[in-house]
Amino acid sequence: LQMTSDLSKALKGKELFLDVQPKLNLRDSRAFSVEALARWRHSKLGLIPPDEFIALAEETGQILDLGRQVLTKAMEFIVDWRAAHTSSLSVAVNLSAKQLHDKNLLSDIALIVSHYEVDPSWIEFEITESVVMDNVESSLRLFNALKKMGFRIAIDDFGTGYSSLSYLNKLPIDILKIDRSFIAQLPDNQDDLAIVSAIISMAKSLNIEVVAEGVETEGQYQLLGELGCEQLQGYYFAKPGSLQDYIQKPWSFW
Ligand code: G
Ligand code: G
Ligand code: NA
Ligand code: MN
Repeated sequence: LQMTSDLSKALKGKELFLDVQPKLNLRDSRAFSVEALARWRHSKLGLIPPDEFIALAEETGQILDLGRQVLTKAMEFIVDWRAAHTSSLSVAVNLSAKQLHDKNLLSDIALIVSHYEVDPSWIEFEITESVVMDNVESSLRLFNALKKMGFRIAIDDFGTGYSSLSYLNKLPIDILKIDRSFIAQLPDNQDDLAIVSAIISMAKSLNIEVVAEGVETEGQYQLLGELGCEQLQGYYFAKPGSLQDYIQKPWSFW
């Protein structure tokens, strides 16, 4: 209860902010996108783990307000970034189950994005596979609407949510993000290797981009390249970091 009212205060004040984590393309060794990750620095408790406050916000419904603030801050980032750099960059924003069922979601998104005059094709929405599989009909409707508006759709934590493969074909998906639990034991774990190669070939044959999450080692990076997974995200390349740092940093991957 205390945390709920503290989160309300945070949503009105300045305790919430974003970190971003780049995703790299192996073809040209450039970051082509960053994922926006919500952070809460509580005035007394310090940084609250996102898993905790996202789950709380999801329970209380505060996730709707939080989601609008995350998207707004992501738009501010992309505007600042484009003013400082010549290469293009897109931004990925996470959507939760409750947002999927919010009847104002599409109009809120349209309002925020048009206010910043950001091209919708620079924005990816990430939704976890398990949320999609629990809500196939509403996901299909939402994704179709978002696609019509020009946004891109990524399925997050792929491999953990028991997708029926037939759904993958029906949903207008641009990107699959292989869950980091399948990457963690590479290159040694033969079962994970089989799963990851199968996901990569399936994505390719369906014409869907594929991203490996949680890449932490040189060995994982080498192997994923050999398997033809060109888009990588993880501590090996870049940890989530502050917007200001990433905008200003003369970083070799921009
Ligand atoms: O940032 P990372 O530390 O630890 O994130 C933890 C979890 O919180 C991840 O599953 C991530 O997707 C989720 N998360 C981070 N930011 C947001 C957000 O803005 N919206 C939603 N729905 N989830 C988020
Ligand atoms: O669920 P989602 O994929 O949105 O989660 C993003 C979370 O993954 C963030 O909390 C981020 O800090 C974390 N993360 C990003 N890269 C790595 C990595 O290489 N290893 C681990 N263990 N976590 C990572
Ligand atoms: Na995500
Ligand atoms: Mn993920």
